[in-house]
Amino acid sequence: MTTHLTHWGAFEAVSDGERLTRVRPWRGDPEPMPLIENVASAQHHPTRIFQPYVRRGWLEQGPGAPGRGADSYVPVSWERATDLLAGELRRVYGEFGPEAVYGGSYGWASAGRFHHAQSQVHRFLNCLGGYVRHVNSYSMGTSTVLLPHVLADLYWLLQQGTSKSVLVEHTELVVAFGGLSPKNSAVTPGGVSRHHARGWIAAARARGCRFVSVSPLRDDMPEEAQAEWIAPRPGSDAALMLALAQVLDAEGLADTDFLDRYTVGFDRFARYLRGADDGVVKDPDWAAAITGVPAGRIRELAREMAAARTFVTVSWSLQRAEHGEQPVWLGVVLAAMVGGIGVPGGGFGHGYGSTSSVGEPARQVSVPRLPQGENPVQTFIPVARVADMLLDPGAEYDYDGRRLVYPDIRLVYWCGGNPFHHHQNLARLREAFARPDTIVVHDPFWTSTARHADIVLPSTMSVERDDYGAGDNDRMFFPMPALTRPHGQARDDYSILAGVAEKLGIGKEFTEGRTAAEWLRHLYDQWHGGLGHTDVPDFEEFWAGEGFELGVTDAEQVVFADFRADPEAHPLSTPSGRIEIFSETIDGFGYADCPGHPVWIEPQEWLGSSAAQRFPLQLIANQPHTKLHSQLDVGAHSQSVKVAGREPVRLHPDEAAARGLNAGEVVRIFNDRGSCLAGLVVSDAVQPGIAQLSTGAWYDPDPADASFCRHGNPNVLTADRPSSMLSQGCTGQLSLVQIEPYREPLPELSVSVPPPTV
Ligand code: PGD
Repeated sequence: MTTHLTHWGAFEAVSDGERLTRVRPWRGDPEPMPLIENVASAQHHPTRIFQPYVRRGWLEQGPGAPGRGADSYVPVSWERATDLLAGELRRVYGEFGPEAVYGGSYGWASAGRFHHAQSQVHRFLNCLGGYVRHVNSYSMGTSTVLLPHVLADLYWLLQQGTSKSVLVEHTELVVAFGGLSPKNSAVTPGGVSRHHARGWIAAARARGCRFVSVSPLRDDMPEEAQAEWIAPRPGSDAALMLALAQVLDAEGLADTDFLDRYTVGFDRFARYLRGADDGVVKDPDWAAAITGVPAGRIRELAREMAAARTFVTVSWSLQRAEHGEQPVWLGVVLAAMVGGIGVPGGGFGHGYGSTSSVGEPARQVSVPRLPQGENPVQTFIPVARVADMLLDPGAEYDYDGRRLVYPDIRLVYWCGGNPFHHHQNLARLREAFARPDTIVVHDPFWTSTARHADIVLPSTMSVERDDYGAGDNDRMFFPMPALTRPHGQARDDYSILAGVAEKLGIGKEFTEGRTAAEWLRHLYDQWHGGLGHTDVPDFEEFWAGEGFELGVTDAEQVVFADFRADPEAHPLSTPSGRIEIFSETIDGFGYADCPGHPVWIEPQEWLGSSAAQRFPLQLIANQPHTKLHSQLDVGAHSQSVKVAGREPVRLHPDEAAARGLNAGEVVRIFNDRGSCLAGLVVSDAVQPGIAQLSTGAWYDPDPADASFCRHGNPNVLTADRPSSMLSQGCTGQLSLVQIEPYREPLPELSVSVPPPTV
């Protein structure tokens, strides 16, 4: 059996050269995940792109031809496709320059460091003169901007977060805002070798650690935690956290020594808690009315947090919402008020249930990766502003204290991402995608994004090419030899781009004269040479083996321990060098939606708003548990939970009964932005007032109405509204909807077959 790696786990497989005939999880994985089943079952699905295609309208009428998303496709040879693409790139770069090319190309693509699709396309576009890029991510777009102002660089924090093994040994109380979701902990960008979603929680619990899960979904916490479940109204966590802070302050439970020595601005924040300026004390009674959590329980929890060694963790999902800065900042403030930052088992964590890598000790070294070159273009967008950019070139907007202008994009190049899965308000995205002259997509599958492209180039899946990989903070470095030949005429992104680069006269710059195999060896040798270790295998040994373990700096790492020991010698990277409970910098930006200290700001769409009268259910569009994002949605494991072919939506029994709905029937979910079909699952794991529909169903728009998805993609319902002027992050997690029975004959799905071809 040969070992291979995906973002959701390592596996071992046998192949007949064309197909994976046997697949089993990697034998070193203590908690294997069934998502592995999607790989073999999807590999030769009819929705694989067999050969290059060009949209008919674009081919016949040229760049800018209408019809994207509804056109048929013309199969062409690789020679013709690369000629057309090279010609169009020459035209756009020649007439409009690199500022007219959007190459951000957001997306997870596949594991494997060399064939990382985004790195490949960025290197290629840099060789051509650059491109408009994106900053930040859909995962953590809000925290990435907030945390450097108030605590630390987010990526540093994720890498240096206190080890789960330290929590197991020392923590007495975990208060998990957003829970510690086992499905999200199954995944790490770049791959996971050993899953630890449940084991550390069970071990901590066995030692006597208590868990409190603050989430509208019971299964956001594994059963092993035997957690207390507190379910505030979605979007109201900031009010709950403020009330916890108010109790700590009012009852003299806050660690004032810690606040004096390690933080700035507590006084300003305390004025707000005490209602000094607005006359509103942010006490548990105030919060109970907003959150629905009983005031008595809030008061008690604050006391318990002060009395125990408490670890406060906030999931990434909480910041993927309107004013998503506030719960994250308040998590930091609460951890500071109970004085646990820098102590083993205490303090603040971000994303302990959001990915497998958080809480794993940092590796001593990174792994080899493809150099992307230099991008001379300065223009960028915060990633979730893509539709605004395409729809409104020249418009000004605010971002992190700057005033920026959207560029005028003529060509969009996307490799390894699915914006028609990941972006909000898909009908609006479709309007935005109608604007550029040309859209180029590489993907193994006819995803919804590929169906909105003009030039569609089939890329290989990772099992069809040689590569190597290791996930963030993951100790195992695996060789990933190809397991099968490519499907149809698919090529690696590298070979595709090398072919186009050749036609454009930049072949040498892009390839440096190397084949993919030569790059793998070259990058490994370079990396190996730089390590100065003798215990790391050379390339031959590595390639013939089944992976090896990379060292970690400190298996028992405790984040901010140095800072706690000596804040003068080890200041934080914030402007003051301390934890900023009040940020002069953020305050100076003057943003009403993100002032200088954390606050409660009512979102536009939550169960307490007037909009809830028409749309009384809070839609939680979270990550799916049977696939990663939209990847391999056609795979067996993903399909196994569909209801009449539609994505499942979960409702509380009372909500189903109130609407006369039965489990297993297809329902229509709607609001003013759009609607979709979904298959009903009735469950008391979701609170009343909630509808939970995960992301990931391939967008399948009705031909007559792009805002109606027949398959169940929640992003037809979500708002394309930024988290705040500070971060301009994605807010796809929460929106308001209504649900009704669907009485029409069920429409056929079109995403499970290729688009019409000519
Ligand atoms: P994926 O489905 O992973 O979604 O959005 P993202 O675009 O990353 O897309 C990856 C694509 O890469 C797939 O189409 C896959 O087929 C393709 N691919 C795989 N391997 C290769 C390759 O080697 N080459 C090429 N060219 N293509 C390849 C994810 C994004 O969605 C994220 S990260 C988050 S956290 C967001 N979460 C939410 C949310 O919580 N709620 C809502 N409503 N919306 C969200 N969207 C975001």
